[in-house]
Amino acid sequence: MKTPFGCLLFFTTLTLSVAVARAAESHLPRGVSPANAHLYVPDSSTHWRCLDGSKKIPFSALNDDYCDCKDGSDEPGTSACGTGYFHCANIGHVGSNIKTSRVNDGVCDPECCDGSDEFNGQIDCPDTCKEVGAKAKEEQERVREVQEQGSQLRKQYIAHGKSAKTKLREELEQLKAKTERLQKAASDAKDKLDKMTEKQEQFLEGTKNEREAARKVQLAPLIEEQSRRLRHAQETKDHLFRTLQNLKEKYNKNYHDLAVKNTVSGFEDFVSGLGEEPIFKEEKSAVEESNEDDIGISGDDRLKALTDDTNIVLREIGTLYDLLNGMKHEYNTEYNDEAVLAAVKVTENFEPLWNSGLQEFQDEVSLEIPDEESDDSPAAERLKEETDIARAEYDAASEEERSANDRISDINRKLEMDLGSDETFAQLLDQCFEYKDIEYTYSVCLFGDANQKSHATTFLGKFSRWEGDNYDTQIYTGGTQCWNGPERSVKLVMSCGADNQIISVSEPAKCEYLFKLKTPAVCPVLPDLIEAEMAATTLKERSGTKEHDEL
Ligand code: MAN
Repeated sequence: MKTPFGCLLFFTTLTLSVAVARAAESHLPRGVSPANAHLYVPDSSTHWRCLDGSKKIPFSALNDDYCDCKDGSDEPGTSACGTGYFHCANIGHVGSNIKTSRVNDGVCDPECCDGSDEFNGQIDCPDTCKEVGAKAKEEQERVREVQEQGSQLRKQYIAHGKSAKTKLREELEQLKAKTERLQKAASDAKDKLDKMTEKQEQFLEGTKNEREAARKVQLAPLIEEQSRRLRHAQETKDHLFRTLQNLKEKYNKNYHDLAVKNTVSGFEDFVSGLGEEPIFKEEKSAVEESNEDDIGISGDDRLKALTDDTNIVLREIGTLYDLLNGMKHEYNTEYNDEAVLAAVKVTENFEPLWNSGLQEFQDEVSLEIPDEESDDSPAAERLKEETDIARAEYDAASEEERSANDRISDINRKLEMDLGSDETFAQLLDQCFEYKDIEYTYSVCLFGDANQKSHATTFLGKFSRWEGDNYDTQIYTGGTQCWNGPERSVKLVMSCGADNQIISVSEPAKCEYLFKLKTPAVCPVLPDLIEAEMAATTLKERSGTKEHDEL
């Protein structure tokens, strides 16, 4: 316990040391900061030792514009040594230290807003500390406000993140419990559908012959029309074929008419292209063949075979006609080769038919095939209805199972993600931000993809990892390969802000992008004002009790 005398002694000593310090400050050599005042006190013989201990000099030699000490400590207020530091008091703002080499160098150093570094009259540096200080205070206040707002939001993010993870875990448990039931429901529905489908197939099998007969009746006019077209095409082809065959056998080889020779050799190529087929035969049409083997061929298959055959023959007609037509334009009329003249005549006769745009010879010939008339007997209708219901039930059950499984994977992915030490980033998960510069629009979806867009979109990378231990830097990798360079990548650096916004995007190295994002997610978590006040009051009360105890 302190005695009243002890108290008196203590206060007297305190008052004295404050007075000594003040005295030292008021006699401070120029350029010495109050914090270093105790280092610049003369000894009893009014001498002083360099701060590195190298030399003792008269106290009056301080700042005499001559460098005595190796460390330059004797000239804090001149540029004689140039190695030490000059302190500007900057009253109204905050003090700062500049290299002594900048003292009286004719430049108003912005660090010395009081202008005290230029005192030799060479230049007039006005004292702007009041304004600079006011601005700095404003800026400080702004930063404080941002931090305060950001801190409030970050606290909300944290609360959201924690409750979101808890909710996800609960949902996951419920879903897991549900999946077995959903699986069974889907598999039961599948069995039911399979049974119904089989039943329907059996029913259809039972009525197959009747349905096919009905379909044949339905398609009969089309089959007849297609058969006629095929016959017509075949007759035309045979006619042209015979004409060319006749030309080949009978043309006069002594004339050496190149046009004729080309056509004959083209015809020979055509014939050899027919492969195994005889050079010429009275082919049976597909319809004739299928008519002979009526059983087992459906009306649809027959119609298709006829159409395919017709198309093949039409292409052949085209080839043969081209051969004849080519010769007709180029042959030498002076030779009067009878075989050639006969072929030209056939070509001329055929020409109007071909040129008239007759569909049959121009386009692929196909007829509109009607849908099969459905079996609308009550039994068939009932079966169809039941199968449709079973299918709808199965679709719904399997969809429910699939979406539960998708949700489970999604939840697991989210639970496994590193969303910061206090889950702050749950709030920003998959949130996207954009930044437009002159050339591009950049975007990033946090924990997702980053892109660069102009007329086309270039992929800059996918979230890969956090960098460092502060949860303020993310790395996105695996973007589109840069021409002659690396795969594109992004470094996303975050700083405290009262809202979420990309503030700049740059490309410090080719295809390596730097996104700067301000966000409440990295603001310091400040104590709430009320909490802080309460904490301060409690501290006061506690210290009050202690003093009381001590008394
Ligand atoms: C595109 C953009 C640029 C990048 C070049 C590299 O123009 O993605 O950012 O520097 O490609 O060739």
